[in-house]
Amino acid sequence: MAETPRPNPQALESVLVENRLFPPPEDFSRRAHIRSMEDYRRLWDEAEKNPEAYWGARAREELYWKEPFQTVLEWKPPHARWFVEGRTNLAYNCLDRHLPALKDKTAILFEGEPGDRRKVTYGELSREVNQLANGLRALGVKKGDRVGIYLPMVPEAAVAMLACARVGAVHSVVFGGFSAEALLERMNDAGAKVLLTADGGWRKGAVVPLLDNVRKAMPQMKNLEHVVVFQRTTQGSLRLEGKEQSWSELTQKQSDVCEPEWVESEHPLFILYTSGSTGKPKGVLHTTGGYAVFASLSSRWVFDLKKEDVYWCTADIGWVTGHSYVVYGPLMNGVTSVIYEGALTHPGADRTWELIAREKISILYTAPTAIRAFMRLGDDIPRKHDMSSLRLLGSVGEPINPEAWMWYRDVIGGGRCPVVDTWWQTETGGIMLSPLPGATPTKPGSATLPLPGVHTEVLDKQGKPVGANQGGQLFITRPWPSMLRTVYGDPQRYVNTYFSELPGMYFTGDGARRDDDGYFWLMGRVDDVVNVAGHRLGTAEVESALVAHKSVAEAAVVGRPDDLKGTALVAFITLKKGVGHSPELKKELATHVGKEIGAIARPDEIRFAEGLPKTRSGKIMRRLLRDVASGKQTTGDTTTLEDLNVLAALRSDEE
Ligand code: 6R9
Repeated sequence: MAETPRPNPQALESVLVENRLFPPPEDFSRRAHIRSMEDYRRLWDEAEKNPEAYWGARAREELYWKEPFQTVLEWKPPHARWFVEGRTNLAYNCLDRHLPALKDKTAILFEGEPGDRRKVTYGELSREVNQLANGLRALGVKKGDRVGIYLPMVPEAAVAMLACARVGAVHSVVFGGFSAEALLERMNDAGAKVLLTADGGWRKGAVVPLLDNVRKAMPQMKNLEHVVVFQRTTQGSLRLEGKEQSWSELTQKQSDVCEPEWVESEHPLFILYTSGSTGKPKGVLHTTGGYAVFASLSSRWVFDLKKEDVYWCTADIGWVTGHSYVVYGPLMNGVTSVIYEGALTHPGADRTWELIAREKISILYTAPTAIRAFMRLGDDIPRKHDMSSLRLLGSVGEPINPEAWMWYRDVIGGGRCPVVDTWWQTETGGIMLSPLPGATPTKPGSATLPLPGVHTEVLDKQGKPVGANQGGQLFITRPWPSMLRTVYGDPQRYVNTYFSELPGMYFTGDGARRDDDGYFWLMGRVDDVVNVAGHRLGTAEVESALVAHKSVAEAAVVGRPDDLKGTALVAFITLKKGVGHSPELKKELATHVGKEIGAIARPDEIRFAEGLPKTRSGKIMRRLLRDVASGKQTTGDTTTLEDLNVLAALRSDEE
């Protein structure tokens, strides 16, 4: 363990002075899939020299192909097709491929928030998936149809995704924390004809009323034919109405054998909505073969998965991390994946550590915001538990500050577990930048280096690489198998959002720099996307929710750095004529946003203003508002401000 801090009094940001280096522990490396930087470089060079040979070989190793492919990549920028002629099925690759060998092995280790537990073996999971898949077919679901999934974190969430994949239906998972309105928008955009949901789910001791939300939105769901309801939180028989039917009744009468739909490699697998810089969320579309190859490979390399691992990724399946690293990646690798339903600190601060100790969890993958929350609760809570089963720790979703990284490593990992800080996005489908734990020396706060076959660069606006330690924008310069294929229903938006900054290169929307060793340090979004407690939100989405309120004339939402959440949301609001400021109205507006989008989007602070600072062309000066929100002195040029009084008013509101 090398620790050589280099003091740098000029740097204000702690990441800029971060210079500690932690080589992988020797005994970890000895047993790892990738054991040294030489191995890493060899793979990287191989991929660099002949990408098609490299990816073709990986694709043949990772997946069972019913029909082989001949063409590895067809790249007509910005459109890629991978493993073109191949046919496969992802549910088959997650389940049947492991049978009968793993039939009694736990595939999903489930723990409900109230404390109920269930182990679902690969054999059982396969039968449940087949029954639901047959049930979907009985409801008329065919290859290519869209199916909505709005479920709590229960094994049935994975069953639902896999059943869709089995019949070639395209799933669209909507996070259970989203409101009726957000669900409606996503269901209609995808044109989903079936919705798989539950009566509710447990979170912080209360029931999340999923079915109530569905019922609110249902009359306006344009393509909806059936709602299948899993019973999680109520006892006795559920009163179902209209298009609703019971999950257990539907599945019980189905055979547990179901011939998979052998789909083309480029057949759509799922749509997942994510926030962008405009008000409307984007339906990121992923297809089957390339996504599967990369999810499988990256899971094994980054988490060094071994068959005896008990692996816990705490993400909800409503996010991409839940897709790739709770369900598909771990199951393709035949490991035990833990699904925990509720809040990590419910009913007490020990919940997470108690679960790790009891189930002998070996790999933990969570978000910086959770790590910071644990850190605040104090070291003595995790230290009370025997967490010697842990061998690897992962982080995802937002930049991790070096303090949180060190705490994670020392207090949770006992100083012996490598920490992998993984950078990626809904659009990338899988991890792009991350240490490989047996090979890459880590630095607290850095996502280190790209996976072999991934080409990332920090470029300036003209597309030139910036020098070491210079800030720029992060691009992915070559196609990769799990890249998004389009924005569902809006192909032009795919081109405009991701490929119009620099032709042929994927624009991530993140700022970054590389240090002298070529390590990548992520600096946050450069667009109007904010990351609140690891949840990605568009400021425009929150603004459009706010202006939908009868009292609001104009709204501007910006992020402000927050110790716990990474970023907190601050909304600047001008009210309609005759509407008075009041604390009650602030509360009402926050509740309104919760209703329009979901609790994660509620502004942390609302400020009323007489007007918003705008340029002469009428653009809201967000940079200025960000400075005001964070209490920083404004350093930028404000001479174009339409009305400097507006700024003065915002400032005085602060006092
Ligand atoms: C997987 C996921 C993507 C955005 C991304 C970036 C931020 C994710 C990060 C990270 C720094 C990391 N982000 N991982 N920033 N370090 N290790 O989170 O997908 O919800 O689409 O968010 O999250 O800003 O652009 P998604």
